[in-house]
Amino acid sequence: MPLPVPVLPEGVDPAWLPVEALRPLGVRRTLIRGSGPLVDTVHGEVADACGRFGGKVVRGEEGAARGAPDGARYDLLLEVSAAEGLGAEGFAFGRDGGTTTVTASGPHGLLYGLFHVVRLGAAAFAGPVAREEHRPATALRMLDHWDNVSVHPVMGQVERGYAGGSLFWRDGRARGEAERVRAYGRLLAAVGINAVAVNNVNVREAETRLLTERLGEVAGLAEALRPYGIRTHLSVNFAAPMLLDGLPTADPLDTGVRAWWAGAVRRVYAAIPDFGGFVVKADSEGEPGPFAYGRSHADGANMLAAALAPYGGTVHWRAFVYDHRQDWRDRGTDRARAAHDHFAPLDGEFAGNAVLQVKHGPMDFQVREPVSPVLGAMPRTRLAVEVQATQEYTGQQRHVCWLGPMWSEVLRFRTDGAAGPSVAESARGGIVAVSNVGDDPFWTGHPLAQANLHTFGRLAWRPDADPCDVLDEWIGLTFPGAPARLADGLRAVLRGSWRTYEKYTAPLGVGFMVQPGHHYGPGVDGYEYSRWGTYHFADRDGVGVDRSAATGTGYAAQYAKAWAEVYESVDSCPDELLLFFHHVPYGHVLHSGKTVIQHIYDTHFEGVEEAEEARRVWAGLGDLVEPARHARVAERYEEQVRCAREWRDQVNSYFLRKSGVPDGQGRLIH
Ligand code: BDP
Repeated sequence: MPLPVPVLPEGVDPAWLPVEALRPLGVRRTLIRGSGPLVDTVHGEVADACGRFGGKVVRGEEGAARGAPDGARYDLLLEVSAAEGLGAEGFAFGRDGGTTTVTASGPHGLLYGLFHVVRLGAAAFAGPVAREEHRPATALRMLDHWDNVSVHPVMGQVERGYAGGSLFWRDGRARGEAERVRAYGRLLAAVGINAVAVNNVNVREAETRLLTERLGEVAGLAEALRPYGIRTHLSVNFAAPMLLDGLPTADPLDTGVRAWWAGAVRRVYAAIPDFGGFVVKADSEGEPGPFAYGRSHADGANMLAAALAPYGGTVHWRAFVYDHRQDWRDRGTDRARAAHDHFAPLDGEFAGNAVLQVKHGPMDFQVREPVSPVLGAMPRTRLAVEVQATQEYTGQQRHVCWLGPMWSEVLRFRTDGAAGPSVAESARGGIVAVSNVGDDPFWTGHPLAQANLHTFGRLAWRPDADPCDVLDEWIGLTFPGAPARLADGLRAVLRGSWRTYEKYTAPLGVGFMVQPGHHYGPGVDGYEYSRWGTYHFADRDGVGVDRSAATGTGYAAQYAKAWAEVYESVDSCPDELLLFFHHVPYGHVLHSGKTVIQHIYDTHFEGVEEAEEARRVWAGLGDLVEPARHARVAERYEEQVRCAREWRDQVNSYFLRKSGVPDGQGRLIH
């Protein structure tokens, strides 16, 4: 019996997953071979898409005859064949003799194969296509929701969430809207995502209880996500045994603590047999962790890994560990160094089912950071790379900032220099994004931020894909049949939007300069005299952080030789990262030929002009975009342009006053 295809609440954008798109293609006869719940899902999808105009779906067990009894051909053949060596999630696609065929070794692959057909649309049913094999680059493609169960007085329902409330929780309890969660699972599966962590990494009182007495609420979410091959993960508090059951310690080597976790995990798997595992933020920004007991992070992670191992679960241990109480008068410690300092010496000590989850840059999701040196320093550890789709520091979904090019650069970066593995190849533990989705009718708070979610999923599947091709794919699926003017307009406003954002915000990799707390809008000195370790060191002579080994914090030496040399020297350091690695005088001449100060002035003027131009382009698309979507984006552009001007004016005035160097083009008045 095919499962029903999820029904979206009224007004919710179906986003880019119109399996219904198969309907107008006239797929009249489909054969599905295989069994199990995911094959039922595929069956339900196809039956719903094709059934309403009289198309017929025939279901057979694996190995059943391929030919139709009446001798007529099938338009579409979707089959599981264990004999194929395509891995759990891979599939083969081809077209021959008028039949489009998807063959998978397992049901997950069949689901992804179906969505492949849907993405191709009419092209999947035209001409012969020689067999192609598709497999995900990594087995774990995950979204971490920073969703709070109870509304946090400062962070709200979703920490750093800019898409309304949580899809999962409202006012302290599960929303219980299974159909919507199921629809979300469908949306994620359509872009290849297969794991979701359903609560915030900062695990507070109510969230801690999800592990025990509130487990049923998590099981409800897992049930709704399961039909689309999504495994559910939970963020847990390292001190849970103390908080929940009054144990005197959370020491990872204490037998009582280990027994407590083993019992907790046993109960989780009794309720959720395909549970994915835990996400842990420990010894970070006030969260408890193994340091309190003089234990290493490998001790902490391995304790949880041991509890999860009998059930096939994984612990995702975050490498975001740093001292957030630095004294600004004695800024000897460099926050950028922290993850490498803490974790690189532990390479080889983590259990096989422990994944070290590393933010893509050494600081915190800034618009421009170098790739974290941890990603090249731990070959004997399963690493996952974490990016941030929610755009905390990149416009909070009020600004258009398509992050595809940034993520692509990170995933392709070769940590050893030209040879050696790419970050994507090193990230054997998976590719993870902090989710940008909430209960907003558009899923993401900015309708064009859907492109980030789509791009994340597709790059996690295939990290070497050209992000611009992925963007085009999203455009084609989200605006089916878009006339050239619309597609061109969307490309124009999205493709360069990350660089535009970079131009009007913190320059040359220096980072931060945001308003403290909420992190939106300019605050050039916002964090300069606080304890968070995020400084730009601007004075009357120059700006930037000396992270060289020769005279600075030594961070540059955390890279493999090839990169350490590039970053160590002012001459070879790439312009866009110059102020991340070096403190230079304002008159320093960049490779571009401009001085640093003139670069700052010019890019800030250009960035605003580009934002204004994007707003103009979008305004001109009003006749081609559905009104609600057009209006929402237009409204966000008003804010983007206002905020970009504010950034320009504050950053330029600040540097004009600090440096006393006039703008070469005479636009700024001292
Ligand atoms: C920072 C966020 C904070 C998160 C933290 C993390 O500001 O809300 O808790 O990252 O990743 O970017 O744990």
